[in-house]
Amino acid sequence: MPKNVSVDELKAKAKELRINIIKTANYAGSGHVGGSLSCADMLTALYFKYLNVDKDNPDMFERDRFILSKGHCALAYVPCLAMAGFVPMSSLETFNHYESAYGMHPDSRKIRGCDASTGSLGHGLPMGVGMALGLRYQGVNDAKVVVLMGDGEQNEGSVWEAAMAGAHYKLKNLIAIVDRNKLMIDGPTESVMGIDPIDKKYEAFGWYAINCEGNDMESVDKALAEAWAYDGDKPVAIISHTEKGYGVKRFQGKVPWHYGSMNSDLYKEAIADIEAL
Ligand SMILES: Cc1ncc(C[n+]2csc(CCOP(=O)(O)OP(=O)(O)O)c2C)c(N)n1
Repeated sequence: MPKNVSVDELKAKAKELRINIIKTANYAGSGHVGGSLSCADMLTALYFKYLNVDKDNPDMFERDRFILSKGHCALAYVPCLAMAGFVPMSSLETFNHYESAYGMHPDSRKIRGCDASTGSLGHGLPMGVGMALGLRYQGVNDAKVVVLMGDGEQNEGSVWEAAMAGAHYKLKNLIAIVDRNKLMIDGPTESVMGIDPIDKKYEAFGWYAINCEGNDMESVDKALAEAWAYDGDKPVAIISHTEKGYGVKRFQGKVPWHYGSMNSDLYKEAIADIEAL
């Protein structure tokens, strides 16, 4: 059951998460700021309202599972886990430092509350299919498995093999979210390898598709509420239309800010932009 949290509370948390993304990039000296900022609202709504996870019992068997398939956005995921109480906030200062638990991609063996090690794109949905099927076989029928992917990541063939399997096995406990920020590492998705109409593609593969405005908390909340309440026998795909770098004007919609270096001037500028949101 989703928690009783208002849209305004979630908006405030998303702002806090964006600030923590920039702070963490500053501790690390660089990071995947673009794709981390675009999915910050979705991560916030998941961790502060929808996912049934417990910071005091991260291995609880009946929990919902979350897989950050676009693992390069650990820069958003680890601060979100810290805000949710799974890891200490102070540990963010070590992000991507030598011998830290946090590299640029998440390692489930080292991060409390992290269900899957990711980074090589195209593997989250196949893992999610396995987890959803495994939960069903073990009689856990209420837990959901949520996989957050990039839109460039949709170019990986393994995503579509998993999409077929998810529909074949009628995995109604599986939710795939596509962070549709329209840019990938080397350009706009529609120039590199077009994926539109991505919602219709998931539908053609046997999924129930929902579109939302992924940087508008009201729309994100509505989409997740619909996914959580869905009572059919298909897996659910949420196409979350976002802007890469959302919240920092210099980064927004700019291909080079997929990954960037941080310095003190840029840090101050980014924090000021987010505070003004
Ligand atoms: C299999 C694989 N190939 C290449 C990469 C390098 N890579 C890291 S991020 C990225 C772009 C991903 O774009 P997208 O999925 O749209 O992510 P976002 O824009 O949300 O950051 C690529 C190609 C990778 N991590 N894994």
